[in-house]
Formats: sequence, structure tokens, C-alpha cells
Amino acid sequence: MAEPIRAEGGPARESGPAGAAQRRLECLRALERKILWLSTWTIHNANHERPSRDNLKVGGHQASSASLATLMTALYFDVLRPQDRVAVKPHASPVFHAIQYLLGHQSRERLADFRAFGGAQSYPSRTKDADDVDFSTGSVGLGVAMTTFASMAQDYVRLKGWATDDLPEGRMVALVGDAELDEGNVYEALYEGWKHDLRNVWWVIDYNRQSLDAVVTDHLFGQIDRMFDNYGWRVVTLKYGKRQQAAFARPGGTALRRWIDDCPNSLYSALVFQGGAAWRRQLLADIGEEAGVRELLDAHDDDALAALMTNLGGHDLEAVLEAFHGVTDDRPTCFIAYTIKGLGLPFAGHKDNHAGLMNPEQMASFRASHRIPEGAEWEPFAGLDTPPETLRDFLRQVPFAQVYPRRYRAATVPVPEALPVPSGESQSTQEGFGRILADLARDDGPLAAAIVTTSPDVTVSTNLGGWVNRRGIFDRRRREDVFRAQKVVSAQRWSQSPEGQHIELGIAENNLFTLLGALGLTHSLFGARVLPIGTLYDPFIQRGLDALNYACYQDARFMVVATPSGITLGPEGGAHQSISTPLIGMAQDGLASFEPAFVDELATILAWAFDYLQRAPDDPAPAPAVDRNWLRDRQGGSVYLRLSTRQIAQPRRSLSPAASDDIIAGGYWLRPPAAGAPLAIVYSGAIAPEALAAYEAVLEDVPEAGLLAVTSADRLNAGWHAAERARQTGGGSAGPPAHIGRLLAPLAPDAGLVTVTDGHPAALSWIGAVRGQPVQALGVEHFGQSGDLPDLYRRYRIDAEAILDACAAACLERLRGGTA
Ligand SMILES: Cc1ncc(C[n+]2csc(CCOP(=O)(O)OP(=O)(O)O)c2C)c(N)n1
Ligand SMILES: [Mg+2]
Repeated sequence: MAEPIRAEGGPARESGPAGAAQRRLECLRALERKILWLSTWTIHNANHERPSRDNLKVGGHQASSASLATLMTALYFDVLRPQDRVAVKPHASPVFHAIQYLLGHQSRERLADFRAFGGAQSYPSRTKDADDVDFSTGSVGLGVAMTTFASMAQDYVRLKGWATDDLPEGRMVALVGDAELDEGNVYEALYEGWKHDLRNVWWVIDYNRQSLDAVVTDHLFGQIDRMFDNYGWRVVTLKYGKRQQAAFARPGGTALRRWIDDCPNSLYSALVFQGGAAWRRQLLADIGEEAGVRELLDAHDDDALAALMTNLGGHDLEAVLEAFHGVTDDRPTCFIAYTIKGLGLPFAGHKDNHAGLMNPEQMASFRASHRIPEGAEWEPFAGLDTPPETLRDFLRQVPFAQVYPRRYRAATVPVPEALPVPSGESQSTQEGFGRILADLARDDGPLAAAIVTTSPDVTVSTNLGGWVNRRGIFDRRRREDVFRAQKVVSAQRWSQSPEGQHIELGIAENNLFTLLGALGLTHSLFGARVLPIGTLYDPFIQRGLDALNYACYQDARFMVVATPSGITLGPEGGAHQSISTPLIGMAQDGLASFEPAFVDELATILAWAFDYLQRAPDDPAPAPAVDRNWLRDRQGGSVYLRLSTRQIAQPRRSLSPAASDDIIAGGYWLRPPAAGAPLAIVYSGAIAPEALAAYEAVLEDVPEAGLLAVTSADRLNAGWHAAERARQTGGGSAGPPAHIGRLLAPLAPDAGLVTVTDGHPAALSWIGAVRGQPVQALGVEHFGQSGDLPDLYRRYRIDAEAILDACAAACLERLRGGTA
């Protein structure tokens, strides 16, 4: 294990442990300098050295990167261990890539292509970067919260004994911009973490007191301090660097310290920007008369004074190392590290520096100050005093880099071809889901063992009760179910233990999706496969949408099961009735969405989904017989099921393999049309009875009509786009037709389509474009309200009568089209 560096390390060439520590510090200082150079240069190169073809700003954050150079140097080159996982502040991405470059894990080409196609990413990306990003970041606040849930996920798999052999327990570290603390999801995570007795999490706050637009409110640290303390976290404040601490011990030092403590953030930032002479003027004016101050100031020339005043804790390697190494237990810890945004750059401290880029002249003098010869910009050790061989040796021994890459694989959990379909003449898909899971809970096979469920306080109302009763709640500590112990009758048995397989969350959908993101990455982070299922109310997907997107962006694998959905909820009313979620399901990358109407469809989808969740792009398994890779079928993804609480009559049938395939591809003819049929009704989800009733009525006039069940508008649509794309790029070869194209083939070329769903009509209306057929699209476009289904379906025009009206209009239009 590497020696921690202590401030009291002796002179540079001293032998023995103190001397070794001093030499380490020397190396770290050199690397800190190099990191600042490389991150700054990477951004400069992208903006000024690469030819532009579109005149768009390339951008990059030189000031935000400089702010973290010291802290990240200390962490990556000294403090972190391979089992630790880090969410890097999004706009410090260049620092991360520079560190990986020095460790030999990032190429010079990708750095030179920063923000270009295929190059190092603007914001660290697990899926697009090549240099072992632990957690993607970009939408501020989410990476911070991710560390909390990753720690919980780590506990989950470790307590089950599933983590990869020899992988020690790691710390989940977030490097947090201070303005990220404005994001509410951070507090949702903090609160939830406290409830779960969180551990092994570090949040390192880059307290530069600047956001994007401005300088932040004064004395925020007091609030931060109190808040973390309140949640049981340790707070370590890194305010003063070693040089400042030494100055405080000198005559005049107490006054200087008091002045620093009282100085408003804006003034401090402005003085940082103005430099030594301005510091002197201000300090003399404010405290010049106090004993020892003038002498203290006189002992520093302007440059030395500026260096002293900017020697904040977060820029002092020794202070930083001391603080990090000072924490040896697993208590969650928040480091408030005082930093300066842009330190070492010409716009340091300027309130407008967030997107600031050095101009070529400024870069020239920065280059000179770093002693980088022209052409040696990417040289890892150019311009450093420490000999390259020493640095190379040092880098070879960096503890964090001893394992690479740090991505694991986990064996695939076998999934049965089919899951039993719960019997019952009339059922809702939500009920069916609960019963399928309750059945699985009775099973002692590997599939049931790998499932972990979670829900934000809607476990019972989304029908997970049966599963939880059997499988129990996960908790690091064993806790009895008090109601049960007291013999109070309840349908819920909620004992808590490390063996439990349900993680109960408070009502915060952001937390649900962030936890699903973390659980959905355990195969890669910890080498342990779990199959996470989160349940919530469909409308509240929107409440946590960015976190859902964030989880998908990282290619986490999970299932979201949402009920109730649409106006079909009925009496409970508008605030709980979702409209746009089908469109979210279609547009969200990495998420295959389904809206089954019947429970046998649901069972088919679930069995497929458990397998789909586990697929990987580089799986050695042969490609499926029907190669639908355009649906991500080979690389897999996450799954969203939009379910309903409405009980509907179930079809008596057993699904053939071909029928199951169609359900997965997105649709099938519930009632096939006759060849050349002039009309079809296309429906999705819980309004199946209305579609069926309308279909039966329409047969009187149009006996050839068909009734198309859409189980996944998302996959039907993706398949269509992919087939079109193949045609566009195939140079004349048609390629396989899309599933929807095949389905529509029997209809007359100008057949009218009536689409209907309890959601936004655009989810299905596109089907008309597949073969250029006119569409009458029914669906819900306006907020729902309370009512029973006949009233609501009438009001929003998705009842059988409305479908029939649309069929009549479709037929009329066809006739007009034919005679026109
Ligand atoms: C959710 C979200 N909203 C807005 C932004 C745009 N944005 C990027 S950085 C930033 C301010 C960051 O300030 P801070 O976290 O203090 O970082 P610093 O640059 O000061 O280190 C904002 C508003 C974003 N990335 N994500
Ligand atoms: Mg900031």
C-alpha cells in the first residue's frame, strides 16, 4: 500500500520514510502541473488548433478543470484504489482524460479529438469513452446521487456473497461542483442514504464558490456543513493551504485569517482575478493597521502574496492528501474543499470564466510558464523538473492503476423460455404482473434469486406485495417485522435482512431511477448479476425522467413497471393520469417499451425481458435466427412496461412461438384481416375491449376488416425506421421488411387505419406512414379527470363509439379518395 504523505515530511533528499514521502510529493506536484497543462491544452487544441468545418463553438471548461486539478491528482495518483468508483464533475472531463492518458489508458489521438466524433467525451461517458469511466456525468447532480446508490448496490451484492472474487469493498466517490448542490436530487439521495445507513461514500465538493453564471451566495459552507452533519456524515473542511496555515502562525496572521474568513465570495474572486497588487491594496486598506499585518504583507512580493492568498485547502496537495488519508473508516464523508475556479489561468476567479477559453496569446504565455516547447504539447513529462524516469516509475506504481480495465463480467442468469400465465377470466396487467412475480418468489431457481425489486413507497399499490412477502426487504441489518411480532394482522410481511430482495425507497422517483441505474450496473461494477425491477405510477416517470435517461445513458440494465397508466385509472383523476409516457417509451434510447393488453402477452414479454436485460454487445452467443439487431436485440437494454389496473376479459388461447415472436417484435393480428381489406383497427393496451367491440360492430359493414394488437409501439417503430434505413443505404437491396410492414401487407394499399390508445395518439398514428395509408388517430391529448370509464372514454373519444365514428370517417375518406 502506498505511504500516505504527511505534512511533516522532511527535506527533499532525506532518506528513510520521510524522504520517500517527500519524493512522492514531488512526483505528485509534477503530475498536478502536468494535469493542469494537459487539460487546458486539450481544450485549447480542440478550439484553436483543429480546423472547424461548421463554425460552431467547440468549448470545454478550462476554469472548471483547473479548479479540480489538485484534488483529482491526489485522488487518482495516490488515494484511490482500484475498487473505488468515481463520478467526476462533468466539466472536469479533460482532467479525467489527462489522468488516464498519463496512466496509459487514454490515447493521444482521442485527447487531440476531444469533443470531436469518436474522441474523448465532453462529459465522462461510460459507454462512449474508452478510458474506464465509472459513472457517466453531464446532467449536474445525478453523478453525485449515483455514488449513494452505487454504494447501496455494492452492499446488496456483497452481502449476498456475489461480488467478484478478491474485489475488496470500494468507496463511491463523487467530485461535486458546488453549484451541483442546487439540484434537488442531491438531497433526495442524501435523505434516502441516511435511511439506509449509507457508508463508503465520499462527496468531494469543489467549493470554488462559482457556478455557471455567477459567484455563489456567501457562507454557503455553513449550510453545507450543518446539513451533512445532520445526515450523519463526517464533514472535513479543507479551507486553508499549508502556506496560509504557516502565515496565520506569524505576527499579523490572526488578522489575516479573520479577514479571509469574513471576505465575501465576490470580493475574494475579484481579487484572485486582479492579482498581487490588488490583494495588497485591499488588505492594507482593511487590516493594514493591525499589528504585524504590514510586515506580513511586506514579506511577500506581489506574486508571492497572490500565491499565498490563493493557497486554499483544495489546491494544497499536502493538505488534500492529509485530509483524504485521514479518513479510514466507512462513514460517509463530505470534503468541503476550497478552490479557485481557473487557478493558474489568466481568468482565475473571474465570475464570467465558466465557459472562458484562453486566447492564443494567453496560451502562449501559459505554455511558456509551463516550459512546453512547440510540438511537445502532448509529451507526458515535458517541462517538468522531476526526471521522466522517476515519473514513469511513479506512475507504474500508482495503486489505482494496478487493475485495468476495471469492468467485470457476470455470468448470465438462465431464463426459462416461457413463464406460466396466471389463470383468470378477467385480469389486469398489473395484477398479472404481481401474480407472475409472486409465482417466481416461490421458485428457488437462479432467476428468482437474481431479481431485486424496488419501489418508491408504492410497493403494495403496484402489486409487489406477494413477491415481497416471500422474499423480504433488504437491509444490512436484520430487523423484525414489528406488526407481525405483535401479532397484528396485516397482509404485508415486511421483515428486513441482508437476504431480502426488495429495496424499499421513499417517494422520490429520481432515487428510484438512480438506484435502478446502480443496480443495473452491478455486473460491470462488481461482477455480480442482478435483475432489477422498479415499480412506480406511470405518470411519475416524468418526475424522475432525467434520472431514467441517465440510467439508460450508462447502459444500466433494469425493468421499469408502471401502473396505473392513462385515463383508465378512472376515478382517481387527472393528476395521476399519464398521457405522454408512450412517447417517452418510444423515444428513450436504451429502453424497450411495451404496453400489453393481456396477461399472456405480459408473461411472454417478461420472459423475453429477463434475457434481454442480460445481453451484451460482445456476447459470444450466436446472433438470433431473425437478426433484429436494429432493435438492439443483440446488445440488449432495459425494458419499460406500461401496465393497467383495468380488469379485462382474457383471451382463451395458448401462444405459439411465432405469436410470441410477434408480441416481442411489437404487434400481431388479434383478428386478421381478409386479403385486400379496406380497414383495420389498430389498438394498444387496456382499451382492447373497446377496440374489440368496435371491430365486431364494424364487421357488419366491412367484413374484411382486421384488428391489430400493438404490444410495443416502440419496437414496431424502431423496426420500421431500421428497415427504411437499410433500404436507403442498401444500394438497391431491399433488405428484410419491417415487422409492421409485414403486418400491414394483407391490407389494401389505400386501406384506412384507425389507431387508438390510452395515451398520446402520436404513439400509433405514424403507422399510416409505413405504407402511405390514411390514419384516423384516437388517443388522449389533454389532461385527464375523475370519472368512470364510460364517461372518460366518451369524453376523450377512445370508446367503441368513437372508434366506430373514426372507422366510418376512414371508409368515407377512402370512398372520396377513390372517386376524386
Ligand atoms: C441539470 C443541468 N443543468 C444545467 C447544466 C449546465 N451547467 C453546466 S455546469 C453548470 C454550473 C456548474 O457550476 P459548479 O457545479 O459550481 O461547477 P464549477 O464549474 O464551478 O466547477 C451548469 C449550470 C447542466 N450541465 N446540467
Ligand atoms: Mg463552482
